[in-house]
Amino acid sequence: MERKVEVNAARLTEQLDALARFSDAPAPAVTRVVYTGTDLKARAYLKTLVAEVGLSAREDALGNLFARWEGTEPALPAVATGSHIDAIPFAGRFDGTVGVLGGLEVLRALKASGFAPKRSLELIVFTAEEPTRFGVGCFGSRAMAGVLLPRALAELRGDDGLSVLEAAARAGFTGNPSDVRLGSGCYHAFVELHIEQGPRLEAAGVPIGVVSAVAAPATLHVTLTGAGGHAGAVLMPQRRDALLAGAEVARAVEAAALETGTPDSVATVGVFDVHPGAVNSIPSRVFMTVDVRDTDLRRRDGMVTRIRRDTEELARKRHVTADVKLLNADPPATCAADIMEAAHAAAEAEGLASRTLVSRAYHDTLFMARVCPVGMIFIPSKDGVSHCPDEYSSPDEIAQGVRVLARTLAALAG
Ligand code: HGY
Ligand code: MN
Ligand code: MN
Repeated sequence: MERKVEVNAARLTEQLDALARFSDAPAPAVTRVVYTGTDLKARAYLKTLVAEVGLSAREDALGNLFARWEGTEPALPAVATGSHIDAIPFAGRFDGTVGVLGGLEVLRALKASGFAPKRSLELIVFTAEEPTRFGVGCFGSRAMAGVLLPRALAELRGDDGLSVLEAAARAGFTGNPSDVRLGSGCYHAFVELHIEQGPRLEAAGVPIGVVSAVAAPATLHVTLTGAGGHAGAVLMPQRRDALLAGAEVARAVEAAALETGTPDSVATVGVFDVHPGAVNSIPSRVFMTVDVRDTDLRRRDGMVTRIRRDTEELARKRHVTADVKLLNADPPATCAADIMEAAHAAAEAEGLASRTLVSRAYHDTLFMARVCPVGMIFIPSKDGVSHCPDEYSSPDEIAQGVRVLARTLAALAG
């Protein structure tokens, strides 16, 4: 593609700032949980931008949004790009949105350059990449990939008791859940632009990352139940303190990751709810979430097995009961070599250095990899920070990622 593709970095920054204002947390934090009023307003804003670019848009029963630019050979499987706009509580403004608004800017800029793609180009905005409301991340792309079937979507419930399907219907999405699953061969390729959410590109002074693999995530929910009681009246030997058992479980989670011998193993207790949570009452129950990841499936599964075993042992020792639920244990995804080559070549054509790296965060690409060849393009994250208000990538870094994505998609779409 030798046409000049003009990326409007200033407008893209304005759009990212406008999208960030749809938030249930005070700026600069962004909270935007799936199917909330804030999420729906953000989606409505996005759809006005999609219409301005002249794309045909459709939404499925879960709210996955597909915005399409018909190619000259529309019967061929399309080339897709995209990401998510939902945000965990008190997050930043770039996670996911760079891939959505950057992907839209690519389609706009390619159209304006006079480029006519052979394969249709499609922007996908995935519903709920974050696990916030239903405990499992990527339920939109999981359903598209057939990893979550309609029956499971009818059973997966949030804290308010609503299932995914009930919440989607209340949010106004009326399609048939059975139509969410994509047929094989549905796309020729899927390429996601995303912030790195880590320190490597910035530390290396390299503006473009080309992802080779997306780490394998697993999630456990652990509930420990002991005996409550009066903080003054129950003497220490008689206690069955659920919080202290939970504290030991949290240490065992950390040990499971530290002792695999590689930095690619990570494990996190992100939620630790204590009941009843009163200063003078012995905790009778704790609820914990455990997030376990590794780029190597065997090591990741080894950590999950060890954490389950240690939890049972610690519970027995402290005379509490343990309920351990495995919510998901997904395999890693490998990116397609030809898409990686196209991305590296695109960076070179833009005069930008690029480096290959694994993604330690998971993304919708992890599930799109079940239905088509995938790739990811990363841009640097300031201080490697993400999932908090300080998350930052500069307008130039974002524009560079968008130009590399444009060239990559143009090469793939012919
Ligand atoms: O947790 C993740 O890796 C992603 O940001 N949801
Ligand atoms: Mn995220
Ligand atoms: Mn993300």
